[in-house]
Amino acid sequence: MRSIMLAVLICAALLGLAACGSKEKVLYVFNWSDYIDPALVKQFEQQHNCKVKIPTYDSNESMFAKIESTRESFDIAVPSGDHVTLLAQKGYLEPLDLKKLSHWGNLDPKLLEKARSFDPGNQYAVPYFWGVTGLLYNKKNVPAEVLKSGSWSMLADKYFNGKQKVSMLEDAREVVGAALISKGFGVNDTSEQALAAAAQVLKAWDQNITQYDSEAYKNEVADGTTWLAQAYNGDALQQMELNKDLGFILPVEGSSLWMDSMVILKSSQNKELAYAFIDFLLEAENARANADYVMYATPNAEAGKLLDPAFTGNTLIYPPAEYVDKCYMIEFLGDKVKAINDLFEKIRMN
Ligand code: N2P
Repeated sequence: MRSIMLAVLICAALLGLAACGSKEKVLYVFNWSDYIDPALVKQFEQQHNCKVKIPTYDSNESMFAKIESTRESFDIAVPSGDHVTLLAQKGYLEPLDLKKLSHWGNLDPKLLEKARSFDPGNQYAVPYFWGVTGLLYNKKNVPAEVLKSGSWSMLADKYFNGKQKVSMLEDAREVVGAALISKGFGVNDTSEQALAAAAQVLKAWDQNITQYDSEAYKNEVADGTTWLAQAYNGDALQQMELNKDLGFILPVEGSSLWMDSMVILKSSQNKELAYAFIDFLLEAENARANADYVMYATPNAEAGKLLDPAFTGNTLIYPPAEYVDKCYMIEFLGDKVKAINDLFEKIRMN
């Protein structure tokens, strides 16, 4: 009897081990929300017999803070350029082994060159999407009269006074950047004169701003809770697909420009799977499907060839060169970023 029980126990232990051995791997991709086509994720999981978990964040700052405190929780992250530099300087990133990225050659060499401004030698970052920031509005709530200037200054329009219907992003670089641009400065200008001008503009806008938020506004502009919102272009376009009353403006003064990249964290325990995932997203057809879903401009030249001409011809996704000339790439500022963050906190908290 005893020996039977022992045999049963041994069997159970062995079965447990076998189950453990075949346990599917989990890849953790720390990403912005609404920033990947879920159908692609499913496809990858099936191909690789693994699970991909995608915890999300709503700002570079919160992504960075989370990575600082719990680095080992993620394999891949998707920071904007300035934060690629910061993460690299902190020593948190794995240098890329391009031999493991068979579709690297699909990336547009001109955009790889741009990426070298925040990632010298294209050492760590695989460009994912790029974009600009503007104003999303609901035609039902905002009269053409208010929109017609096409200027950032509509954020201060009397029409919105006391109505609690305007929002800006929870993003210091974007909020202060918009104010700087509206006063003719670049988004990376931290001179006293530039920031004093920005502070004045922000005070005027803030009288109409009810929240600095990068998530909730997406549904709120659609349902009329918010009438006008600063928005990343792709997020705005995703909403416009669902609701024909929404519109998006690239302000006449110009805008910020950014590029987000996939990076592998040095602390990742799953680097092979991380490379496989990035390479999968670099495949031309997958990069096409992903761009089509998120509605941002892809740095993948081969995907660009497969995209519908209506997509690549959409000037809210691919603004014309004359407009891009008026835009400023958000750059890494080192310690100087503190002046921008402080100004944002001051406005937001008052
Ligand atoms: C996706 C927002 C990503 C753009 N929802 C910000 N760089």
